[in-house]
Amino acid sequence: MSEIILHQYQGSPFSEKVRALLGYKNASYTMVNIPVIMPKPDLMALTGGYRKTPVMQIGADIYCDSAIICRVIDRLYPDKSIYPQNQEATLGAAAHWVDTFFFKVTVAMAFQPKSLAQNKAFADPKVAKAFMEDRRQLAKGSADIGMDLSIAKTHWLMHLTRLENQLATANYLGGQAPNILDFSTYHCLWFLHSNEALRDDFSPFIHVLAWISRMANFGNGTIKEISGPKAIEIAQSTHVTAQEKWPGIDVEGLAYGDQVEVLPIDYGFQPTKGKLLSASLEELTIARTDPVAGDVAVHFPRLGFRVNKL
Ligand SMILES: N[C@@H](CCC(=O)N[C@@H](CS)C(=O)NCC(=O)O)C(=O)O
Repeated sequence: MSEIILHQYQGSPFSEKVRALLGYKNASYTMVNIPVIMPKPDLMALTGGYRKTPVMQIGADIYCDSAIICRVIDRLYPDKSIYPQNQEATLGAAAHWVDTFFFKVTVAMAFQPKSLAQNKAFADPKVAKAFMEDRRQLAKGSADIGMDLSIAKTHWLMHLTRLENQLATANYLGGQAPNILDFSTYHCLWFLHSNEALRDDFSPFIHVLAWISRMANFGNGTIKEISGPKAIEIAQSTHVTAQEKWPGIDVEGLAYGDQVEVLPIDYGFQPTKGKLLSASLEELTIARTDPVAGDVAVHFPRLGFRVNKL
């Protein structure tokens, strides 16, 4: 089997969700450091349009969105599964709430004036301006990507208090072992806790702080770094493993081989276009031939994505 290649950057919370899971699974993997803002030509050669972070590559199979990435990692490392079967609906709903609504709270908290003033990455006004412009483009056409700080603060306090109460009774949100909700929650809190200007906000939450240490202790796994062009070479020299799979679910009137585009429903509406390879209730896979990367299969979760026939 080809190795896991994680396309990510250090400061990305959703990347930390995946890195922490790879640490929990004691995985050895390869990493490509991608740019924080567009353009990302090497990544685009693989995804065909999807621009968010992280993306996982296994040979010529490309996985977009941390939700499907975590699922695939758990399948590859089934020991200590983070998806207990008897909680599929509960955890699926809760993790999605954290990755969307609570992430929005997190972003508003992270970009508040007291935090920005101390952020070394934004010390250069040119860098700060380029970043803000890039994120404006990412949000273009999106109805509700931002949140007022006053709203974020109350929701932050509410959820941190709930977490504190629950983590007073068990080591993890999952009980004695972490589940997907631990990793989804952790990446949001990691983003804020790693920001010195916001550290004090955690002081009243001693059980949350102990849990953050526990999660951080999993580490990020054993990492080998490669360049974007090297990752493309690996895709070029590997055959796609995804196969045509038609489980007979015909929600959108789609058929195998249709030309389609797949894109997120929340923000970052850059579509990936190609031939529909499979469409289950959980996953969409499209095949595309890239002028640089060659034949690749791009996988998306259903949750949070839409598919349009072209
Ligand atoms: N639903 C996506 C969200 C990913 C996301 O929003 N990632 C942020 C970084 S943590 C992003 O893409 N920012 C813009 C960029 O990196 O270009 C997931 O779970 O992977």
